[in-house]
Amino acid sequence: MKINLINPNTCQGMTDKIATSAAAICAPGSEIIAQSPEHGPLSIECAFDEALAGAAVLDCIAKGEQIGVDAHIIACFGDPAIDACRELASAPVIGIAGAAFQLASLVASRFSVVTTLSRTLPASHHLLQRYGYQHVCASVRASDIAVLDLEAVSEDSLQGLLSECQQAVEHDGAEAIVLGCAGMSDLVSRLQQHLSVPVIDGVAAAVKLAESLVQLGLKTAKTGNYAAPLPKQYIGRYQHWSQ
Ligand code: 2AL
Repeated sequence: MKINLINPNTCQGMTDKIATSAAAICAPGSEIIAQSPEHGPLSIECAFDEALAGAAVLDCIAKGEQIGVDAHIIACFGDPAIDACRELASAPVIGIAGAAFQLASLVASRFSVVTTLSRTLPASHHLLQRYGYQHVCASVRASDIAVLDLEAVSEDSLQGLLSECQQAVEHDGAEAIVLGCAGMSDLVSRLQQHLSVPVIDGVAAAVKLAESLVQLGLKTAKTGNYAAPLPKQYIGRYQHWSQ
């Protein structure tokens, strides 16, 4: 099966990293096709970044549908434009935040999210609320590592991230840790070595959920909320969407 792994930011290093993480965990018959938008922010760390990246992610979904992928993954922790992606796609679309929350809730009764900058904390709380996981979330903590600093993470930053995970377990009662950025996908085993609770990387979680959905023959429902966008004219830079 072909999995369209979309890095919504335009950092090629992160696209390569998540492609490696996904390839390491996917089933032998799965092919990971990693891509990122041509336009947009190098990292996604606020609603402004997310709005710009969201529109560009739709182009990546269209490309994936054109080549007949079996599933799409949106590999940014905000799951940018996920509902719009589902309107566009017939294949299932999985966001890494939703995937990580789902798997965490299967192995722990309470989990914590450990994310990047403090300014993204409200966004993580909104995601938990939106997906209905607020009641099983022990805490959301920030490591204060910028997304692009995850490209070559320093020992100090890694220790800071680990310390937040440990505090989530010891002080907040977390029974599992959800990593709040796709750029942390290469850190999961290093963190897991020092933590007594399961550590969940959304990229790996999304790959395994995508494979499950494809094997079960489950696609995005096209009859209600996720029906295709209405045919209409789009002006200016979005005219390629006109039908
Ligand atoms: C992310 C992520 O996963 N990719 C990105 O650019 N920003 N998440 C985050 N919490 O900052």
